[in-house]
Amino acid sequence: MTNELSRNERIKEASAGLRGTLAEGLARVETGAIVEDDQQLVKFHGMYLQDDRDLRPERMRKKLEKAYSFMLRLRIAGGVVTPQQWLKLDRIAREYGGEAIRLTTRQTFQFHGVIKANLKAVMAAIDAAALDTLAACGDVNRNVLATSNPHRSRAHAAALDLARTISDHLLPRTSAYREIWLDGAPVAGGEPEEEPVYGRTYLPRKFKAVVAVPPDNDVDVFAQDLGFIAILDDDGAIAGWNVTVGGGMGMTHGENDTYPRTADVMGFCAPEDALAVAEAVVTVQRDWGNRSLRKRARLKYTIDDHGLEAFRAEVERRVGKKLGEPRPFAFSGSGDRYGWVEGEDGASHLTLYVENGRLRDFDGGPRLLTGFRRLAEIHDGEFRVTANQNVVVARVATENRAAIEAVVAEYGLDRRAGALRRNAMACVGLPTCGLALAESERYLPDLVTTLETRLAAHGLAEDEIVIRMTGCPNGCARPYLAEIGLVGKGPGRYNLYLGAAFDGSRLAKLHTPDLHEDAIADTLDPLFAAYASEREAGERFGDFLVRAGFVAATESGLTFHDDTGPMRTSETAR
Ligand code: SRM
Ligand code: SF4
Repeated sequence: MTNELSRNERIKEASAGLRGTLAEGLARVETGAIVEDDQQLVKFHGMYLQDDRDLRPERMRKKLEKAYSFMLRLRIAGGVVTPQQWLKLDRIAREYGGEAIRLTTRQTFQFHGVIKANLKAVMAAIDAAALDTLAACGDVNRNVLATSNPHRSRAHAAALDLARTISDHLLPRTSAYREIWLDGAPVAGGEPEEEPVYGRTYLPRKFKAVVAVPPDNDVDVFAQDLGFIAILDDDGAIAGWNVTVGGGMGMTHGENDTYPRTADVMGFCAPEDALAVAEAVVTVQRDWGNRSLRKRARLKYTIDDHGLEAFRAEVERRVGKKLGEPRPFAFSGSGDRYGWVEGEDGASHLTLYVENGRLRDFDGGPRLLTGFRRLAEIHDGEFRVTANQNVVVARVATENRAAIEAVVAEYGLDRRAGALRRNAMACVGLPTCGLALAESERYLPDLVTTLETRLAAHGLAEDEIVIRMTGCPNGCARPYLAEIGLVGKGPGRYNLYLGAAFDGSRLAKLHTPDLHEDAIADTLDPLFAAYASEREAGERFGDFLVRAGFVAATESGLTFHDDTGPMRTSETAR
């Protein structure tokens, strides 16, 4: 095994606090791109260089540079924005972002298609909305998630507060962001600032933290590097947090030393210790994480390499305290609660389904971008983006409910999706994602339509089943935690994963590798039939598939590989 540092480590080290040659690259007008090293650094500033992959063949034929543009991702802990901020984001989307907003699986907003010449204008507009993109990407702590639906108002407020505290504390201190994008003054003396938590080379890899409030696992806590699960006392106040570590979804096809992994529940901490625990987990990963092999650099591998016991002991040493035994908790699902709910504080909240998080005015379809702008014009509470790519119109005063409902009805914002669609999620995929091997966001809606017909034929139209699709094995829509997970293998081909738990606590297992898209419905149909006739009362689809032997079980916290093992096949269900 080599101990040589990976290329990205050297880029970070030499970047003078994430500056690199970004300022010079921005000024170069002869290309829409930036140089390779800066492409890595610009992620820390919340953006990715991309190109429109649909246009590649034509541009190549014409001997033109790829159709380069940037994707910008905001960092908004807990996904909460005001209506005023929404209006400003709407304007950016209309002027610079192809008249679309993409809500992500990590509670935030993305703009696609921003050309280099417009980057500074967009960054200034984001700053004017009192928002930023710093550390939305890169080898740092990313956007911190918090349970979206504030129906348990007190616990939710505490969760959001913790998410914001962690986010602020772990924010890079470099002023490169202000300097490059907002014409801030260069740092005095020319030396980059100290990074007290990260040091000069930041983290070995991306790092993701969430805060969950049971029974909702809408942040998919087991998919995350670090999680806090609220433990409430009898009055509904926070007694403390169970701490989870080592979740992650990404893997590479055919490389068995990469794998999705559900997080382990490492212990329990008091509310006042949560930030210290978060920092300790981050710094142990900073010091122990693999800086030679990026594909083995996530916290999940650090924990598997060193063992959970050793990892916990080191965290405890740095905090200066032992963690308590994990307390009991129970999740009921990983989805959102659609429709109106009343909070404990008397406020009303409306969760609206947004297919794959894409807000635009669809040709001949719903005018979602405009509809949400209209909502923002009349709403005086806040909006919360959910980790399922949906939106909560939160804190609606009773006297405003009718007006909100009128806009929702006028623009078709409460699309009455069927049970499968309500639980469906796809990553962005083609044409912007440079890593996509197959269609995702552009294909899943049609597949769901087909599967809904099959489900209806078995009397399952109203059964909630979680289905998720990604265009590659990186797992951006967390497909390995779906009861039906489809992972892009190549054009029109997917690995079919089955049998995750509805509450997001157990991974799915590879059922059929390299399935042609035309064969997906026929492969699932017999399983739907068996579920309809053989399930026990209240049994979830994923649990049924495991109990009935269609897929082997995976244990929470255990890794799994691309081996299917002996199991019942779809054919034997017929
Ligand atoms: Fe992701 C890379 C989109 C959530 C695991 N992800 C990418 C990139 C930036 C492709 C790239 O590196 O060039 C994708 C940009 C596509 C585009 O055009 O917008 C991309 N990821 C997304 C989003 C937008 C998917 C979505 O449809 O919502 C999500 C943005 C989240 C955010 O707001 O921060 C998104 N990505 C996730 C998640 C889910 C989560 O965090 O809960 C995961 C799985 C969890 C995890 O990290 O393990 C995820 N994305 C990855 C990986 C694999 C990481 C790994 O450990 O192997 C990559 C590739 C990489 O990092 O090398 C990746
Ligand atoms: Fe791109 Fe793969 Fe993530 Fe989908 S899962 S957005 S294809 S990196």
